[in-house]
Amino acid sequence: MLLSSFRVAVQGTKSQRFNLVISSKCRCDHLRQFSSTCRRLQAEQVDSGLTPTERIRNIAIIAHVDHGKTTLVDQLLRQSGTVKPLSALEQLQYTPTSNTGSSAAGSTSMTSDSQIEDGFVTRVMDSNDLERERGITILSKCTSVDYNGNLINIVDTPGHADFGGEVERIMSMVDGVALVVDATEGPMTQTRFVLSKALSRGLRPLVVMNKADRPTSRPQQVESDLFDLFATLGATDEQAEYPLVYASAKQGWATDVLPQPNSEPASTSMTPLFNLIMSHVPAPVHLSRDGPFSMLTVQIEADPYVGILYLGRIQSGVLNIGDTLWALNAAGEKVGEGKVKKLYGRRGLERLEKDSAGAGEIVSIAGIKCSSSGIGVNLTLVHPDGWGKEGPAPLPTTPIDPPTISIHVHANDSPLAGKEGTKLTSQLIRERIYKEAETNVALTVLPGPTSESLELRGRGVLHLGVLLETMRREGFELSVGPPKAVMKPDPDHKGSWLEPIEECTVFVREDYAGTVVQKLTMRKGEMKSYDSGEPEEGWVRIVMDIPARGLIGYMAGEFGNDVHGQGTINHIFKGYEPFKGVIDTGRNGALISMASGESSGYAMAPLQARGTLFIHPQTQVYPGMVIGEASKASELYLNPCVKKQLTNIRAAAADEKIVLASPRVMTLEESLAYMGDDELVEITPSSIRLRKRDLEAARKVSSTPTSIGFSGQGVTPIPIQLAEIKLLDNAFGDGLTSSGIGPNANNEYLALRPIVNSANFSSAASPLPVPILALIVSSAAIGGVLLQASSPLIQPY
Ligand SMILES: Nc1nc2c(ncn2[C@@H]2O[C@H](COP(=O)(O)OP(=O)(O)OP(=O)(O)O)[C@@H](O)[C@H]2O)c(=O)[nH]1
Ligand SMILES: [Mg+2]
Repeated sequence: MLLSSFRVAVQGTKSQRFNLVISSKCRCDHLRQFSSTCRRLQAEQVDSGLTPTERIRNIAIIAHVDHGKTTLVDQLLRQSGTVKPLSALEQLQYTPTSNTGSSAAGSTSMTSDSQIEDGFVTRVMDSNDLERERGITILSKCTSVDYNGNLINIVDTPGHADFGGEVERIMSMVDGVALVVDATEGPMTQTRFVLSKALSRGLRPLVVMNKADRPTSRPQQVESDLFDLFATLGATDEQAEYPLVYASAKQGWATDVLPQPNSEPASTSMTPLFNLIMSHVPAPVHLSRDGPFSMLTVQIEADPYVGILYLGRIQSGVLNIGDTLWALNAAGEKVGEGKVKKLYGRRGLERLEKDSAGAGEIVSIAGIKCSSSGIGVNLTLVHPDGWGKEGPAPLPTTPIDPPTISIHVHANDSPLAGKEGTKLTSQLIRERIYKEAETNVALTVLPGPTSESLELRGRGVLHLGVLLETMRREGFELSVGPPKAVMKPDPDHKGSWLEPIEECTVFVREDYAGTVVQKLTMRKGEMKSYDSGEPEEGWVRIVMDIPARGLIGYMAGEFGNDVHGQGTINHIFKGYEPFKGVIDTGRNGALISMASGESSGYAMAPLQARGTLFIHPQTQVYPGMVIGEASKASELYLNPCVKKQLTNIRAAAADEKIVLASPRVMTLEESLAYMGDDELVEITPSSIRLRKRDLEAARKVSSTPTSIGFSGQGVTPIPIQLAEIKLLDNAFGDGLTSSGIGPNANNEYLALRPIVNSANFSSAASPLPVPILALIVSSAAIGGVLLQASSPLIQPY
């Protein structure tokens, strides 16, 4: 089962951070500051050697996105004394992260989430640059705390469904899971997904009903929903008898007593949760330390000093520094070998160097060299001796749900290629992507339609977008095609196709529910349920089945606008069903640049009447670059670069101030979701541009006379093709002077130029007769010709 989710801001939540940017220098400064803070926070490092198995607990924290997993881990680190508070001076020196999005332009802003609380850095496990900027966990991370002489290894997992592959894999190295559920929202789509994975692995979850401090929490209802969920997912009797604590990760308490409204919680610390972990999660005593060593690699990490580190839980035996290990792939073939150079456990946020480790411990191992095809996760590391005649066998690996979204990637070939990035060639892109596929298990890489391109398949637009964003920060330039659902041929009906269907759950204020249902129905969605009063009065929960391709464009942006930021939308992969037919997303035509150069406010001001612009003034454009969305279905080629001509002729009217609305600047994921079939997104370290796939066609258009309607002196703009315009005889009467170039009284046209030999045109110096009907854009070089006349003179056919 595969699912995906997307979050939209619900007043002041961290999701708002998606659209913001920060300069790369600022990011680096922050990172440096953050890692030095982490170093200061480290617990005293002790080489403890072998940890007795009965003192070990390995637990993963799993939940739906935003339900508070990382905040919960913060509290466990603090209250176990593993992480110490910052001193007053350190707090002053701490550089907070600006929360940014992936867009190339925009403003920088802080969210309301403070990054230091009570002297502690919040969400310390979200240490990766993108994670702190976006406020979400992307990579699972392991930490360890010492609790009364016991070692609790805790794995914080991502809640966003696009990174569900991470969670599935991580569960293979833990003996228990803490299922975190928001006490207001209750179980959500990803709760169901992660819980189903945990149950199918035979794990016995404990439940943390988090955010119980919120006045909107409804613990009894959520408890009953949870019980139903366990039953629906086929939990065994043992699994269904799960222990539950109510908690506030934010305030740092957990209790098994149902909190009463407006009263103090029954506990002021996380001790009940610590005790529950110790009593409920089994120690890995079933793993024997007597046999030969074996371990399944779950994550790899590159260290500049010791090379590749393989992380996993030791399945059997004991490992010592200097031991020789083999690496086996899933088929049992030997793909690597090496002597253990370094062996690390974890303590808080730091690695703890060890001489030896035994079954049940979670460790990172350095020193194994694999053939280039062998590096990766899901390898079995074994000590070659002691396996009997058959030799060492690979450990079973977890099959990961298949990807459902695919995109094509190739080197950037736009006219601006190579100006902003340093890694430009197909070869470099290919190497980087194949390297990523070694660790990013949910990512599949296939050859693309041309020898230069690759097809990437992933779990959602965010999953693929994070990889592209990371690459762009590393200096890559890329061209990316539109995301498509991965279709399968229908085995029962030759020539027909099956497509991925998602079950989509929407929480939204009642007032906006109609719009959402209408939009989803337009995208071939089918209503499954509609419940009022969920999760609270005035809200509704809507469940619909919808093709994955229908959701791609809707989730990134349009949904947020439709619900005015007050709603969430999640989806979970349901299965493959027969193709539902063509979906009309209702996107309007593109406004396309026909010129090359720098956009100017002067040229852009009148173009605003044509639709919504995506660019700021002083943006480099080229013929074929999409600079906006038209207000009608048809595409328009425009020239956003014309500069105001300076003239020594005094204008009759003073120039008016140019007023430009803020452009719609899209993040990387929004651009991917928005783009049309004949478009590409051009990604460079400093820009994200939308362009036409076929630039040649755009160049041809730019040299062919076309026209656009023109707003002038109170006339509503009318798009007119040049071929449709008939110039009447004797069109231009007295009072019109010869051709000239210059603005009209409203600064609204680009140029004046005769287009018919016999015709005379007005220059800026002359008072312009009204109304102006059309701006004829005749060539990229000049930018435009104004047909200036009153209505009898120019008539559309
Ligand atoms: N009121 C309240 N807010 C909380 C609590 N726990 C977490 N939060 C807030 O919920 C938001 C999400 O918290 P995170 O810890 O990042 O959630 P997460 O589950 O790790 O999110 P992902 O890793 O992105 O899935 C943050 O703004 C937290 O401050 C809580 O107990 N009470
Ligand atoms: Mg998190």
